[in-house]
Amino acid sequence: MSRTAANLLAATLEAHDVDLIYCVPGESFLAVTDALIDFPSINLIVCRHEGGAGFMALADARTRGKVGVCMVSRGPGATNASIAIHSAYHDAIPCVFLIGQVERYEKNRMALQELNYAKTFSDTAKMVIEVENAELLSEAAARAFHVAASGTPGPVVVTLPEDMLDEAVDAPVVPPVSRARMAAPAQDIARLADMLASAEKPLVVAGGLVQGDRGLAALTKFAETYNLPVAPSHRRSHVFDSSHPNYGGYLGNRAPRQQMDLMKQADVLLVVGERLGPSVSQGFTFPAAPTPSQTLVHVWPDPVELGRVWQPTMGLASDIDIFLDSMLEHGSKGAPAGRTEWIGRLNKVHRELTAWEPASSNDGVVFGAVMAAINERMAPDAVVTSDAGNFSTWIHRYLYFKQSNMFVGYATGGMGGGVPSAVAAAICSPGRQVICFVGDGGFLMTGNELATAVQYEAPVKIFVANNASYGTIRMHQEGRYPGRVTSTALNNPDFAKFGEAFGAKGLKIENDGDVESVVAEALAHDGSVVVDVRTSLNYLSAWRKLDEYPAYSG
Ligand SMILES: Cc1ncc(C[n+]2csc(CCOP(=O)(O)OP(=O)(O)O)c2C)c(N)n1
Repeated sequence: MSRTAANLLAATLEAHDVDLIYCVPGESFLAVTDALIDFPSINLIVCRHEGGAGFMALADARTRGKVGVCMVSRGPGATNASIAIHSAYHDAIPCVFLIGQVERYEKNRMALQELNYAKTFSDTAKMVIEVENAELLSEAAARAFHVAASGTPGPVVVTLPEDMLDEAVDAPVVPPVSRARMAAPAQDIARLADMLASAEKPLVVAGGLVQGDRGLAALTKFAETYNLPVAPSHRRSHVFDSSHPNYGGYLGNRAPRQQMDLMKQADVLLVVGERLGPSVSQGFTFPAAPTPSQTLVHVWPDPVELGRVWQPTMGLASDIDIFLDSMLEHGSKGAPAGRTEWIGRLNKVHRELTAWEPASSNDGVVFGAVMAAINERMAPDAVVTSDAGNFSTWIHRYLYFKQSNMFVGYATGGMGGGVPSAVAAAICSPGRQVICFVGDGGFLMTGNELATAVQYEAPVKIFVANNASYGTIRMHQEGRYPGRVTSTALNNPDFAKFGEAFGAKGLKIENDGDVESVVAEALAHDGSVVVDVRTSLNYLSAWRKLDEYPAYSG
């Protein structure tokens, strides 16, 4: 059957179960947007900036456990989307970026908006597939989905020359490649079970690849069966119930000293579904890189990563579900007598550190009060998204997650992910409560995607921590260049009015007395809401106040 290459691509996407594509249209791939009209099972979500569209694809992938898809225009569209490609690469999120390209005859002639994608994304995409031959387009798309989801998940770029998309092709639709799943050898599973049976102070660090209802339930059962404490890793707050007695503490960036002093006593560190990295490892110190001082067992579905920086005592290249199932099947061989006490000590520190004690300040609302009010009303299956910035420390410290929640945030710490991720979560999981936290800095980077939320009737509750500052950077300035504050003060618009201009409800929290009633009103509202929370600059972080720095003068 002869059809256009664009139609073949649309049919291939359909065969790969793609139902949502986040895009900003471009003239270079008009043929694809046109072809998609005939594929009603695929919805194009039209966004306002390619950075937003990219973050939406990532959040969709995280929320639904499938490959996210983003389609953007050549050159400028692609570079706008690059923040999301970079984040997906660092965060191991499977996604396919379909990017327009100039016509083939003008390539390498500095054509309008031409960009060499292989060079540009050589350090941020798992693979760049430049499709020159229309007959191979379906095969290329199938490869992109396969590579994105296999081994270490990540972003794959597929480039689409404009003239190629209109060509007539006879090639058939290439179906999804069947997933090859990795499993650790039975001897390694048995060896690990032995290690855990004799470990006095083990600690499980659970990361982003522990996912899906089944995987998360298996983690809990594993912790209970083997009597192990579990620490969710940086920005993976929901992977273990914070109220579970085996909760060992949140291993976020710059974890508190009381917690780290204890965690550093661990004799066996079992890292499951996370690559480690600077934030989880507290700047390459826990475990120490490259040679950990304790036994390190690292489980990740790609042998290349096991030993890349940290040398594990044992690396298990395995699909995470298979690993947890194998451990449960093998069964626990018991644990030393002091194990429960060890778990109790970790859990006690966790509970002490995360118990909210109301605080107030003369320069604005302490953001922890907003967390406390949300805890009372957060749906058990709420999706929570966060942008980057010190305001997020309040979430990780005082918002109490369950495995039935979903937290979406990016370990890379690029600003701008919060709002678009919330919009995507609301689009791809209708009916779920979606709460977004963002700083005043980050909100004006991608807050325009509120228009997308309103356009697609995808309600999001956005809490803007408005301290009139790029606060995180201000804190670094206070620490490293005392008394020399520069380039961090922000003169903001009225965010409640800003929200209203988009068709959302606009609310304000200006002092402590507003918190309870405004949070209740925001969460009870049917549609999207922007809450402008006038937060204290002094209480910028849940762990440290600015007035603890000697030169800070308000
Ligand atoms: C895209 C991007 N640009 C710049 C930075 C550097 N940066 C990190 S945090 C931060 C300030 C964030 O300010 P805000 O959103 O107001 O949150 P706050 O730190 O005040 O809580 C900046 C500029 C970054 N991480 N990402």
